[in-house]
Amino acid sequence: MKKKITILGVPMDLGQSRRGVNMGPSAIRYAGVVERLEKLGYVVTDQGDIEIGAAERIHDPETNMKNLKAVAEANALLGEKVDGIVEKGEFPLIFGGDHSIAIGTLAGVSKHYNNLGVIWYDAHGDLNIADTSPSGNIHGMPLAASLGHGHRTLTEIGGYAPKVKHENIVIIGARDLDEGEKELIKDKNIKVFTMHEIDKLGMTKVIEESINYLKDKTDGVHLSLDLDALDPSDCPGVGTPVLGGISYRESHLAMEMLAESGIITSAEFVEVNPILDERNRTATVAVALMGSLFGEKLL
Ligand code: NNH
Ligand code: MN
Ligand code: MN
Ligand code: MN
Repeated sequence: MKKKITILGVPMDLGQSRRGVNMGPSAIRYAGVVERLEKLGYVVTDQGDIEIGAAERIHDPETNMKNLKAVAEANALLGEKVDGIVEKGEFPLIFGGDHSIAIGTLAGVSKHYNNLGVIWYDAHGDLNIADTSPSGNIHGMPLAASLGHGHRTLTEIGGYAPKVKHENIVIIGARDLDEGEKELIKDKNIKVFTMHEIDKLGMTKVIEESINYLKDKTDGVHLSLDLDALDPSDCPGVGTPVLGGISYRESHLAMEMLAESGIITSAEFVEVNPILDERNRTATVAVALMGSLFGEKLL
C-alpha cells in the first residue's frame, strides 16, 4: 500500500511583516490538495491548523527580532505535532504560513534521523541571525536556526540543536542573499545552486547534482519549498517577490525528479499569501507541484 500523508496547516504570519500569509493553509486547501493526492492513491489525513499566538507587534531592539516569543511557542508546538506524524510512519506535509515555521517542522522531523538532508527551494537563503538580519523578520532566519546559529530561543526549539548539518543542505533558487548569509555560505561551504547555476546547468543537472550530493550521506531529506523561489510571474502571491526566478515548468521537473528519486521524506510549502495573489494562482501552483512531488504523471 502507498504511504499515508498527514497534512498540517500553520497559519503563521508573525515571522514577517505582511498580513495575509496566515491564510496560506486555507488557500492551499481551497486549491484542492487533498483530492489531488487522494487521486494518486494516497491515504490523506488533514489534521487542520495549529494555533498561533497573538502578535506582539513589537520589534524588540534588544534582540532585533519581531515576535520572538510567539514564533518560538508556535514552532515548539509544531515540532511536537510533526514529531507525532513521523512517529506514526506517515509523511508530514506542512502548509505555511511564513517560512519561520521550518524551525518547528525540522525540530519535529530531524530527531527521527541521524543525518537529515534538507533541500531549501527559495529565492532567499534564510541564513540570517539577528545580527545580520536587515529586517528582524524571523522568516529570514529558519535555516540558520536549524543549523544551530542565532538566538537560543530559536536554535533550542524541540530541546536539541542543531537539527541539520551544514554539509547536508542544498539551497536551490537563491537570488537575494544578505551579506551575513553570503559569509556563512562561504565559511561553511554550503551547497547553493543560485539562479546563475540553474540558468547555466539547467534544472535537470541541478536536481541530479543535488540528489547525488545528499543521497549517500543522508537517511531522509526534507523539502522546504518557499513559493518565492518561483518567478513572481508564476507566483505573485508571496510577501517578498524577487524577479528572475525559477519557472513553473522547471519547478515541475524538479518535483518530478525528486519523486523518481524517492529521497524526500517530509515537505513543507510556505509563504503563500492569498491577499497578494491573483485568483489563488500561487496556491494552485503549490498544489500542482505537490502533485508532481507525489508522483503525478500525464501518461
Ligand atoms: N533576507 C531577507 C530577511 O532576512 C528576506 C527574507 N525573506 C524571505 N525569505 N522570504 O525566504 O529579512
Ligand atoms: Mn524562505
Ligand atoms: Mn524566500
Ligand atoms: Mn510535469
